[in-house]
Formats: sequence, structure tokens, C-alpha cells
Amino acid sequence: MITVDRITIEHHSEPLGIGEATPRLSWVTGAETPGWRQAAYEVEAGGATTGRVESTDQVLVAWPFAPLASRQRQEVRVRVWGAEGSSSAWSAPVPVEAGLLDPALWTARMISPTLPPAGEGGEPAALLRGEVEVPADVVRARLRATAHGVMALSLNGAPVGDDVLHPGWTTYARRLRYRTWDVTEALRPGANAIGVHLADGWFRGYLGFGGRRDVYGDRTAALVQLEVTLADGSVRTYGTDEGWRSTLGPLTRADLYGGETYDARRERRGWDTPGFDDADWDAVAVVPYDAATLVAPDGPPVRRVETLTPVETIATPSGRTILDFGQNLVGRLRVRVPRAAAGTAITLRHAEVLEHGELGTRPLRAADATDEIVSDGTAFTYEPAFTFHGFRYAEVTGWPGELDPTAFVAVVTHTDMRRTGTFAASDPLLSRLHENVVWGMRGNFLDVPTDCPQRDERLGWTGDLQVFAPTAAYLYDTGGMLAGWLKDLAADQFDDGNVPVYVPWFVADEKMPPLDAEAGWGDAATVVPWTLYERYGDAGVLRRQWRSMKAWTDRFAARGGPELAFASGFSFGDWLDAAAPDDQPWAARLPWQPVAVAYLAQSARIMRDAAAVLDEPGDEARYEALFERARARFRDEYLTPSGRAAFASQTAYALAIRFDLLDEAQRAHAGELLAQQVLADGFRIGSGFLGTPHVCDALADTGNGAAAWELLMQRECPSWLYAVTMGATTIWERWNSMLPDGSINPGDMTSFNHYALGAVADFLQRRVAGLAPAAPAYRRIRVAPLPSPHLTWASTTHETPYGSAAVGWTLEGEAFSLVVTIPPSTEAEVLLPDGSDPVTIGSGTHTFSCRFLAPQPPAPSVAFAH
Ligand code: RAM
Repeated sequence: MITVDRITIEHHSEPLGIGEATPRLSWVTGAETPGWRQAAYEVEAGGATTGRVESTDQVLVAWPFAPLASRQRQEVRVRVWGAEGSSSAWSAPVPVEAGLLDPALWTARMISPTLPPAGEGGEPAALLRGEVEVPADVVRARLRATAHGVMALSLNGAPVGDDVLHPGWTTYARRLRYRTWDVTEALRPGANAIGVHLADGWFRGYLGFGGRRDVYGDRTAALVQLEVTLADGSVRTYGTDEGWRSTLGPLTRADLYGGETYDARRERRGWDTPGFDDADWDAVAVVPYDAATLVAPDGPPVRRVETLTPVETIATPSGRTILDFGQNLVGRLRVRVPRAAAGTAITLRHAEVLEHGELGTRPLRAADATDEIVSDGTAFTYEPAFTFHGFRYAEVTGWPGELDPTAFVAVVTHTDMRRTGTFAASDPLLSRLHENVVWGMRGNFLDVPTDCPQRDERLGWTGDLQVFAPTAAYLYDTGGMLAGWLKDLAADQFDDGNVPVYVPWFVADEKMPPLDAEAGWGDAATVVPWTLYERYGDAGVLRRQWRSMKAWTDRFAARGGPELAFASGFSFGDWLDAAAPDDQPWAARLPWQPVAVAYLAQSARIMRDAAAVLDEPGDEARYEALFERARARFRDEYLTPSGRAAFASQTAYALAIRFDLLDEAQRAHAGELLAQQVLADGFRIGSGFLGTPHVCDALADTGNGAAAWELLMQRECPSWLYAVTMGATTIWERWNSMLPDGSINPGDMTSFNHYALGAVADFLQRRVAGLAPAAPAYRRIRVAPLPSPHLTWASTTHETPYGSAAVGWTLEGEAFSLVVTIPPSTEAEVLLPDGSDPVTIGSGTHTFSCRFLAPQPPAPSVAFAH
């Protein structure tokens, strides 16, 4: 039986109110027949059909019909035929509905509340309300909204949607995101009340590491439009306007970094229901906005994704009470507050680690991460609305009576992406390392891919994502979220082509020196789109980013100067190399100039290949030439003719090997020297953010996998497993964020939740277990596992754009066996670790076995010294 199981519209999980008039379509086919391939398809939508199309395409297929009009809704269904004549039934229909594709359709006005001046420690949140009269014959109702700030919406007393911190963080001046919700069921004939709870968020709250507020403006505002379709097909719109009213709500303080103060005594019961008396509320001010900047989402919203309960209640040496949730996470606490005298204040402080048995808040720097709850005398449940904390531990003070840990849950909050990848292995530390990477991603994919989620920073550092994107794209479906972030990157790009070191960009600290084209950071402009192409087959993202990609690469090359000498200035370089002093994270073993030349070569190579995909022969030739120039520079300046690095370091060899800077003989020798370097470093990490993700691959690619294994399984600091042995449940910013004696690294930049060094997970998935893309979207897969006597088994799964793939192997003595499953319409090349010829397989499950003689880890060699 052939089935069409999952139709997706662009990268949308819920294609309601989308911004594309011609969204691309993808579908997954199910077929029991081994080796099944799609040979033809038919798509039907809104009464139109493509007829039978002879094509194997099923990922991001161009919209085959007339463009959707604003608000137009259609149901899409697909059927397919196999090469051997088999066919599927029609798939279940999937509705797709366009949002407002024409800015003129926005008739609502942007309104700003009138609020008392800020209290101590941050601004309060506002309530805004308006009422509308709707006719009885409404057949469809849509609410669209956005804000300067962050908002929660309600209609007739019930929440609208389950988004958290809407509209998230984009380059607001150019891209302000709105969302569309179906409110048909919640609307009633006659009077309806719309409520908006509005706080500062990224727009106006504390942002970055320089103590800045009001980054995007000094007043919050909301834009809400209700559109109802009547039985006769006519549409009426209502929305925020000067008739709305505002007041101060129960949140007397609400800030992303600082936390919230909730005063239950200030609740305005019934405020978002019709007929509420708002006579003592204030008028609102209409503020200007540009409807042309409003954009529909590319990815899913932020939601509450999971809850965790405390695993332990700790009494600290100083007599405080701390709840341990057993996992460093991002979100906030939901608290069942018992009855207490009105005015009783409960304080919740959050931190990632304990130090000397007490809450370790120093790494949070100026982020207070403190929530306060003030009782009104009743029992109620409270969860902050407009803040998030990175924490494992919460200190509770002021609790009425004996603390009841069952009154607390931690609500894990992040962009609600579909999970697509897993990895596990027989060594529990390695499995935990992988799990830590997953948690690190979850904590830092809260609308924007950030470096860290806890301190006064939480920025979309481009370098961090540049190294982590392949891992991210495997673990979760990031196709929509990252495509959206790349639009912000392009929108924030400077006129000279330079890419900001974080996106969305603003000046976080006036004292920060201006940064020139930053190797490894700005390269997110090329690497991330290329990763989305490679992993999801999204050539459209290359086309859309093409100008941005070119502008970056050209600017980066220009910084190098005619000789590509990168003669002056500062650069982050191989950031946070374990050898760098705690207060000089840029002082890596390898100077930044060779890193820059290598990364320039990599971007040029990506540009050459992307130009070929986009059929831009002029650019292809131009970037091939740039690649050759960068390669020549690297070889002339930083390499001996035999392939020895001038600045011997793991990063130098790893980048040279991975970025294709060597000829064949040099490459073999460089691989050997890298293995020797790793040995000389005591099988410990000898690299930073930019080098580390490439070291194991460079070893494995040159036949030195045994050295990669020693590095991977190392437990002494610096190593990946060191943090795991220290009880880490996320990836740290520094190799030694926590020192072996349990004290926190004294540097003022010490996060316990930073995904950059977790980029090694891509190696675990793609190489250790062995599931790699050999053609865009995994249409062709490469299965080349890297077994080791360190493990008796490893396995990985990935939901590819074509369907589920899985690789698992076992090793008992010398007996290696492998099970590979790949989805319909794909094929895989399987390379067994005995070095036998590759085998090509089609869809279905296949088993293999062979004898595996484990190579020895490197031993000291004279060749290294001479
Ligand atoms: C710090 C963080 C971040 C990194 C920058 C350069 O803010 O470590 O991850 O990208 O520095």
C-alpha cells in the first residue's frame, strides 16, 4: 500500500495566515515495497489540479496553481504513483490559508497604553481592552495581532492561542511579525471583548550586556485586527483604535531578564469580557506604524513545551530553601500559591548552578531573574507571562508555612519545532552528552537562536549558530525558524555587506569597539543557508539570501586586503580555546588570521557551489577564483609544502582538512600530524568555537578515527565529557565553566547553557552512528559508521524530508553488524568499516555485518617532531 502521509506547506507546522502567495509543497510517501520510488504525482487544491505530473519531486515543490489571494483558504491534497505502476489514494486534505498579503488590508491602528512611570526594577505590564459588536451570521473569524513589546491575547475571557512571548524578536523596524488565530468558536453574536496584556519584552526591556533599555522605542503598543467573514461571503474588520482603554494590570514589573512581580490584589476580574466597566481606565494613544513591515511567521511560535517537577528540596548552609529540577532548562515556574494573608510576598530566584551549596547567581551578571508573587488572600496558580529564566535551581523565600514542592512545576518554553533527530550509544556519558546538546538547543531556540538564555546577553550570536546549525537541523525541524532568522540577518546587514556579530542587531554596549568582518561569525550568512539547503533541500533559501551571501563574502574578502593578509584589527578568532586565559577568550593557540583565511575559503567554496545550484555561472567562476586565492594564501603563509601547519594546533589542521585547503599528499600528512597533535595535547581539546566542530571529522576523514575516539571519550578537562562527569545537563560556554573543585569559573562570561561546543553532536549523528546527507534533503544518504571498541552499540534516527531514516550498529569483539532503514524515494551508499566497496541500497530496512579490526590510537611518532 502506498500512502501520502505528511503534506507540509513551506515550513509551516500550521499554515494559517501564511505570508506566501505561492507556498511550496512537500509530502512524505509511505511504501512497504523495498526500493520504492515516486515516479509521478498529482496535486489538487481549490478545485484545480495539476493532472498527473511525471516527476520524482516531492520536497519543496513549486506551488502549481494561481497565487493565493489574501485570506484565501484552500485544501491541498496529493496522490502519487510509483515507478512500477503502484499508486496511492488521495492524501487527507491539508488546509492552507493566506494572511494579509497586501499592507492596505491592515485597518486597525497601533495603540499605546497610558501607564504610570516605571517602578523600581522595571516597567509594569499594561492591560488594554476593546469591545466589538459582530453580526450573528459569522462563518469564520480570524484574529491577527502583533506588538511593540510582548503580548498575550484574550477574547471574551479566554486566551487566544497558546503562544508565549508573541511576537518574539525580529528586526522590528523592518520585520514585525504578526500571527493569525482562528477565533470562530470563541466569538459570539453581539458584544465581544478583546483583551491585550502587554509588556516590554525585547522591544523596550533590558537587552544585551550593556545595561540598555528602550532599544527599539520608549513605549509599548499593540495592533490587533479581528476579521469576520459573514454568510454572504463579505468580510468585516475591527481592531485596536482610539476607542480602546488601558490600565495597569497585576504585573507591576515585567522584564525578560529581570523577571516579574505579580500582585494578585491588582487583578481586574472580568476585564476581558464584554460589559466590563472600564470607566476608570485611561485612554490610549494611537501611534504610527508601517503596515509594510508586518510579516507572517516563517516558523512555529514559542510555546510551553514540557513541564518538570522538582527532584529535590535543598536546605542550604545559610538556611535558604532551593528546589532542584534536575535539569538546566529555560522557561519559568508555575506555582500553586496557597491561601495566605493578603500582601504576603513570595520570591523566586533562579540559577543554573549551586556554588558552595548556595544559588550561583554571579554568572547571571545583571539579569535579576527574580519573580515575586504577592497574595490577595486567596489560593491561585501563577506562571509568569513575560519573562524567561535559564535555571535548574529556584530559591523560594516568603512561602507561607512549610514549603510544598508539589506546588511547583518548571515550564519548559521554546520555539515549538518538530523533533526530528535522536542519538544514543552504549556509553551513558556519551548519550548524556548528546542529551545535553538537545537541552542546550531547546534552551537557546526561544524565537531567536541565542548564545545563552540566562544572563544579560541572550543574543543571536552568528558564530554560535554558524557552528551549531548542522546539529540543530538534525535534532529539530529548524527550516522555518532559521529561514526567518536569515531574513533578519539580511535585514540587519550593514550597507558595506558586513554581517553583525549577532542578529537581531543593535548596539548592546556603547563601549563595544566597532567590529570589522568577523571570521566565523559573519559566515553564518553563507553557512546557515547552505546547511538548510543541504539538510532540507531548500534551494529557495539560497535564492532569497543570495544578495546577502554575496555581500558578506565580498566584504569578508575585502577585509583580507589584496594579499588576504588580514593585516590589522581585532577578531574573536578561535574563541574560548581552552588555552586562552579566562579574561582573554580571543587569545587562542592559533592566531585569528589563519582562521580568517580558512573560513574565507570555506565561504567562497559554499558560494561557488550555491552559484551552481542557482545557475549563476558568472558568480560560480568568481567564487571559485576567490576560493583558490584563499587556499593559496593559506598554503603559502600557514603551511609547509608537506602539509605541516606553521602554527601547529588542532584547529589549524582541522580547518585545512575540512575546508579543502590541501592537496592529496598534504592532506594525508596533515591528518597524521593532527592525530599527533591531539596525542601531544593529551587527547584533550586544543581548540575553541571555530575549530572544535571540525577536529573529529578531520581525523575521521583522514583515516585517524581512533584519535577522534580518544578525544571524544576523554573525561579530563578540557573535553566534552568533562562537563558530563561534573553533572552537567546542558552544554557549557567554556570547557571549564565549572572548575573541578565545583567552583564557578571566575571569568565574567560563564554560561552553563551555550550550544556552540555542542556542535560535536553532528559528528555523533552523522559519523559515529553514520547517517549523513549525500544529496540535498537526504535524497541520497551516506551511511559510514565509525565504530570503536569504546562502544558496543550506537544508533541514530532522523526524520528526513523524505521520511524516517535510522542507523544502528553493534560491535561485539570483532563482529560488527549494522541495520539501516531509509525512506521511500531515497537511496543510500553504505560503507562498512572493513573498508569493503560501498553498497547502494534503496528504501526499506537492510542489515549488514563484517569483521572490524579496531585501529590503534596514535602512538608518539618521530615524524611529528621532525
Ligand atoms: C560571548 C559569547 C558568545 C560569543 C561571543 C563572541 O558573548 O561567548 O557565545 O559568540 O562572546
